[in-house]
Amino acid sequence: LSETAQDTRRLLSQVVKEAESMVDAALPHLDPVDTEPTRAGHAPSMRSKFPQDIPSVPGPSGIVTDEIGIARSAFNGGPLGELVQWSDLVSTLHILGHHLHLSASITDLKIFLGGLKSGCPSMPTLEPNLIYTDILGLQQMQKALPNIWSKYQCKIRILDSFGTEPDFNHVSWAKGHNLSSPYGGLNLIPLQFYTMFPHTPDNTFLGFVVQPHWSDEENKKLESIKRKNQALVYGKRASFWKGKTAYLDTIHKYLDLHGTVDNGALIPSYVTNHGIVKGAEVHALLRESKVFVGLSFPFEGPAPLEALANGCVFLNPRLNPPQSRLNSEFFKEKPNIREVTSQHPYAEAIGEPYVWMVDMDNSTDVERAVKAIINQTIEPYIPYEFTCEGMLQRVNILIEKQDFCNSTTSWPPLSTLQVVTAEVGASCKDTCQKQGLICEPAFFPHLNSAQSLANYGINCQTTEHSGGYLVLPAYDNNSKHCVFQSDPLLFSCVRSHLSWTRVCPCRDYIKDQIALCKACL
Ligand code: U2F
Repeated sequence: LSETAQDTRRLLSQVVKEAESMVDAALPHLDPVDTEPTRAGHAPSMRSKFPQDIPSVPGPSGIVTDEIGIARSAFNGGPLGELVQWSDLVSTLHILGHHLHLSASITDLKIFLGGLKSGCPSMPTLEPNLIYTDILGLQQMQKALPNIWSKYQCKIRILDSFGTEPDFNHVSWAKGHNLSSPYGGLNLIPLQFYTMFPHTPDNTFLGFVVQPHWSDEENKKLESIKRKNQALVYGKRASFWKGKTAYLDTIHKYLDLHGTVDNGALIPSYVTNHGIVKGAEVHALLRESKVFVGLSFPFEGPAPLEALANGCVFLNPRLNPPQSRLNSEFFKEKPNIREVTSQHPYAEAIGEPYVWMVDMDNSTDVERAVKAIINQTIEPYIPYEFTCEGMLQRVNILIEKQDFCNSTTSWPPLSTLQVVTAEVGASCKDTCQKQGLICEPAFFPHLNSAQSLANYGINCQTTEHSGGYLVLPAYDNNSKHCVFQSDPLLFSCVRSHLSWTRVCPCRDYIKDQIALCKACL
């Protein structure tokens, strides 16, 4: 193993050790139980007293393998968001009591799943219940284990930061419609893609944990920190600061500026640069700052939520025009056409007083926001879905209930289905959202026949099945002609059609836990 892979291993095993020490703190609150084995034979609700009885869940991860090497750039300003999510997932699975096998190289993958001799006679080939990987990891699996990977297809969960929409996932649709992308065409069920934020209901929201678990000593230190007239700039790489000097000059009229930047020589001289620092130091800097200043990149990272958790406002640059694969180098190869309206759309939805939107090129707008921010104080805020408890609750239920191997089971419970007809030209994502609900793609098959639509007052005069649209089931309001989906991989919440009325499967959700319906607990 190279040094980097060993570092990654050390990091992950340290995470597991830390997780172990968190168990005692977390579980009294979460009511530990020895529950009955669940329907799918997965783990019990909370950590069992007999973890050896619990099925295994390996997590071979593409990006952390030495062959891909994201871990290599982790200590010099490279993306850490994905590693935050992997660490949190590993900790969560461990706390929930699963047997976890980590693979950070193709050789390990072959030993775990492909029967390659490990040199360790007691190491059996695994029969995993679930496999967590990412898009590159899946591609590695398909290449390394070409004869057996399809056996695991329904057990795979893909960590996919920005999401994969159904048309990009569907290999022949993508080819035929010029939507090919190096990360698309995997032909999985779209809910098998697990995202960082709830970007699209077509995928599953996995998330991560924002709430840090500090030692008593670290906690005391953080609590003693006083807030200063200070801003921390969100930009680990000096290249993110390029062209932003006028914007920073305006903020600097009101606040001292600090940064954690790889190369301090390339940023304005009035900025106090701390270099790339450890997570605890970022939190300490956020505690003493009034505002965390977005520079419009990186998109959709964990750090703005860490700012709010430390009582520090996030200044969120608008992206005008919104960025997507159609106009942005960064999103060009991503397998979706979602439009990103600001550096952090999830934070944008949280809104004031925690998140202030700003037009970076308009100094009047910047001054307006900064003046308002320095005259207010906010309490630390973490949406429930990003707390330790929220993540444990969500992942536990997903493991117990979400099952793509068995077509006779259905989850979420059908009792939560609320059928809403969209306006012509509207998507189901927007239609459900307007009603305070969320589109639930798992329910599409239940609406995909004339008989089922009749139960909801939609009477089809004529019917047809088609694999040529992403908006089905749908109907023509005048002729009462109904069209049903013939290809289940093309069910999609996000698309709309100018002449079809969509029939939308919506459900409710727990406040601040959008992945779960109210009856899901
Ligand atoms: C996002 O990845 P990033 O790694 O750029 O996300 P950030 O929000 O900047 O930070 C991730 C973590 O890095 C920590 C910080 C966060 O927990 O506390 N950190 C640190 O430890 N030391 C420092 O000096 C500065 C930050 C996103 F998550 C990815 O999905 C995207 O690929 C990427 C590009 O858009 O942006």
